[in-house]
Amino acid sequence: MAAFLPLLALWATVAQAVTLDDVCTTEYVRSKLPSDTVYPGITISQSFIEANPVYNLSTSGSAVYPASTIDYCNVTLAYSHNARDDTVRIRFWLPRPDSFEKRYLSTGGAEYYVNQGVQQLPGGVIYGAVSGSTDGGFGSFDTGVDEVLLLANGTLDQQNVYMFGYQAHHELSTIGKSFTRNFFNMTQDEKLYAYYQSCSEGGREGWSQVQRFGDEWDGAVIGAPAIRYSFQMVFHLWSNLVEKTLNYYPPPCELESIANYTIAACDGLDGRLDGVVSRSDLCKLHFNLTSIINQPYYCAADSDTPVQNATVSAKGVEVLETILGGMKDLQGNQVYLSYQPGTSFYDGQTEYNTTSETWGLDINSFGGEYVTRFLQLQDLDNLPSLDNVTYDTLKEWIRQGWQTYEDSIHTTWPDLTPFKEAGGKVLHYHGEQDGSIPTASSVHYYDSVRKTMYPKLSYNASADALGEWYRLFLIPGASHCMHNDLQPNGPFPQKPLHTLIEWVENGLVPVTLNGTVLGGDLEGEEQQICAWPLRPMWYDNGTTMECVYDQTSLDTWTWDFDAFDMPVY
Ligand SMILES: *[C@@H]1O[C@H](CO)[C@@H](O)[C@H](O)[C@H]1NC(C)=O
Ligand SMILES: *[C@@H]1O[C@H](CO)[C@@H](O)[C@H](O)[C@H]1NC(C)=O
Ligand SMILES: *[C@@H]1O[C@H](CO)[C@@H](O)[C@H](O)[C@H]1NC(C)=O
Ligand SMILES: *[C@@H]1O[C@H](CO)[C@@H](O)[C@H](O)[C@H]1NC(C)=O
Ligand SMILES: *[C@@H]1O[C@H](CO)[C@@H](O)[C@H](O)[C@H]1NC(C)=O
Ligand SMILES: *[C@@H]1O[C@H](CO)[C@@H](O)[C@H](O)[C@H]1NC(C)=O
Ligand SMILES: *[C@@H]1O[C@H](CO)[C@@H](O)[C@H](O)[C@H]1NC(C)=O
Ligand SMILES: *[C@@H]1O[C@H](CO)[C@@H](O)[C@H](O)[C@H]1NC(C)=O
Ligand SMILES: *[C@@H]1O[C@H](CO)[C@@H](O)[C@H](O)[C@H]1NC(C)=O
Ligand SMILES: *[C@@H]1O[C@H](CO)[C@@H](O)[C@H](O)[C@H]1NC(C)=O
Ligand SMILES: *[C@@H]1O[C@H](CO)[C@@H](O)[C@H](O)[C@H]1NC(C)=O
Ligand SMILES: *[C@@H]1O[C@H](CO)[C@@H](O)[C@H](O)[C@H]1NC(C)=O
Ligand SMILES: [Ca+2]
Repeated sequence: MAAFLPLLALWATVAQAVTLDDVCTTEYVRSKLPSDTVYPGITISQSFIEANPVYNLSTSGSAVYPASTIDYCNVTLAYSHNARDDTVRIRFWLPRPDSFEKRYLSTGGAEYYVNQGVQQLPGGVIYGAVSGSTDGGFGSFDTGVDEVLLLANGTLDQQNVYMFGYQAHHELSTIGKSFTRNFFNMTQDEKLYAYYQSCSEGGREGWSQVQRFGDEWDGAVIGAPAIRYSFQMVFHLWSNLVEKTLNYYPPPCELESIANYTIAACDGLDGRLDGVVSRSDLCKLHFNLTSIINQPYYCAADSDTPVQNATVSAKGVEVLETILGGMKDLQGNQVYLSYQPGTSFYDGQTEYNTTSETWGLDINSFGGEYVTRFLQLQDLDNLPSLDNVTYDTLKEWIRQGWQTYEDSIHTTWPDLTPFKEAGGKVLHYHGEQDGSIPTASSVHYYDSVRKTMYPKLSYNASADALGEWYRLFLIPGASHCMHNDLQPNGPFPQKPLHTLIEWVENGLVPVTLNGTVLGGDLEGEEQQICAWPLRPMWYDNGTTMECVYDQTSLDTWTWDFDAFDMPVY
């Protein structure tokens, strides 16, 4: 008889299992709101509470989580900052009680947005995590900070600057973790694992917390972060200014064919002919763009543009060599780094003038808007022209933005001691062929952290020490936060959060990162992605890969920004 008791007890638990319908109500959510003392200075609204259960939501997946079908409780809350007449909305997707795995995940934004709608939220629910996002207090989940940056021409809304910079995420995670514990009746003794995952601007938001709040998360997956903000944003204008200065505006077909010729020339340098440039550093060392001058290119006409049938020009090559040489001032001092060879030159896109039938300047709006709104404080969404703008002007814009936003959006603090001491782990990735945020930008930050935190160790010893809690992976051939149509056989990490969870919760160090080929003839192939500073090299005619140490290659990733007297982290 006694033998039945545990079984009966189990049966009783199952029979009484709490369903999503039981708890996904505004009444239940109201009874589980965090107390206002969880984050001094805020008041959580007792009246603005929205909650509804959602069943069988199919998501086709994203760059970083696989396709799946999920059930969740869709909760939206609001809070205000005391003595400010504001409203910040935060949204949580909570897994079914029987799927909850005592995890919380914050997600971030893209471009000028502090969130990506609901696109990132399934990425936590599939791992039994409550997923959270914030609207930053900008008015809605679809409002970019650029729309609310200025109170009037000349007047910055400092609150929105800091919310975007880091504060909104600190509030989101703090409230989100407390709400998660309350909602699922966790006791104080139970461990709730807290994570982060996002790319690009979302990657910057990730670093903003790791740099400031050591114990906020147990781990973060950070992709291609838009850190070193004023450098990054002004850099978006570098390609345009090179074109204007050299007075040559490459037709888009010439730009793309230069990328294609570079890919074809550098493909095999990594030991495998798969159309993927896994070693852009070897491309830098062994390939010279001048070798493709006079090669033909062709693109068919479309509704706005004529047929483009010509050959790669010496002028086009000069423009791209200058772009790839990194930003310089008028004296030739290095101001900033650049893209790796083989990338698509998004920032250098030109515009067709149907009257003059020529290609001309198309000012990159990320860079242009940064200057008009963030620096000139004018309510304009792009620069009207680059007249009178020189290479020195870009340097001055960088300096101005760096100083203005050093303690809010700049996001390069290199001493991560509190995070490391708290046991945090970072999985940082960046596409080797990112044409929006240069890959070397992540390498430079990794090196700043390494040098700042391990100044007395040798290179190898410091890289090993750093690798115990912060690992950087350059994704062969990948473009900005996704896989690359021009190099379809490249891998992409499909489950980096799973890898991070294994590292944090089970101590499984990602010596290499799992990647999956998402297109091309190798679609579905599983590959290993090397951890920096090791680099991939294929052997046996491209059948086996090793992660190798190559000093000459590593040196090509090092930039000295001698245009500035201050350290640039
Ligand atoms: C969700 O899908 C499952 C399996 O297809 C089905 O059994 C269940 O009834 C569906 N639930 C709802 C609420 O539609
Ligand atoms: C989630 O909640 C928001 C806010 O109440 C609502 O606008 C949205 O439609 C809901 N989504 C789903 C899938 O129910
Ligand atoms: C939390 O506990 C309350 C009171 O026992 C219960 O009604 C509720 O269903 C529990 N919630 C969950 C998610 O288990
Ligand atoms: C570049 O290569 C891609 C295939 O990878 C092709 O679709 C595209 O047309 C090529 N572009 C040019 C300008 O040749
Ligand atoms: C490529 O070759 C040209 C002509 O020989 C030379 O001027 C240029 O510096 C080379 N570029 C690089 C990046 O080595
Ligand atoms: C492109 O131009 C060349 C010479 O001007 C011509 O021989 C060729 O047929 C053209 N290609 C296409 C696809 O029209
Ligand atoms: C297009 O070219 C015409 C003729 O040269 C010129 O007048 C016009 O300003 C150009 N348009 C733009 C948008 O640059
Ligand atoms: C603010 O500046 C923009 C651009 O300079 C201008 O178009 C707009 O009229 C100005 N707004 C006000 C209210 O002065
Ligand atoms: C550029 O400089 C010239 C000469 O100082 C001035 O006349 C012109 O208005 C300036 N253009 C712009 C767009 O600032
Ligand atoms: C660092 O380690 C690599 C092997 O991983 C070795 O080849 C290299 O010589 C070492 N570098 C130094 C400076 O000791
Ligand atoms: C990586 O992939 C291998 C083989 O596909 C699998 O066994 C392993 O669990 C994966 N590791 C992680 C951390 O996902
Ligand atoms: C090497 O690999 C390429 C394609 O990956 C194949 O075409 C070629 O036949 C292989 N060569 C040898 C000697 O196996
Ligand atoms: Ca290759």
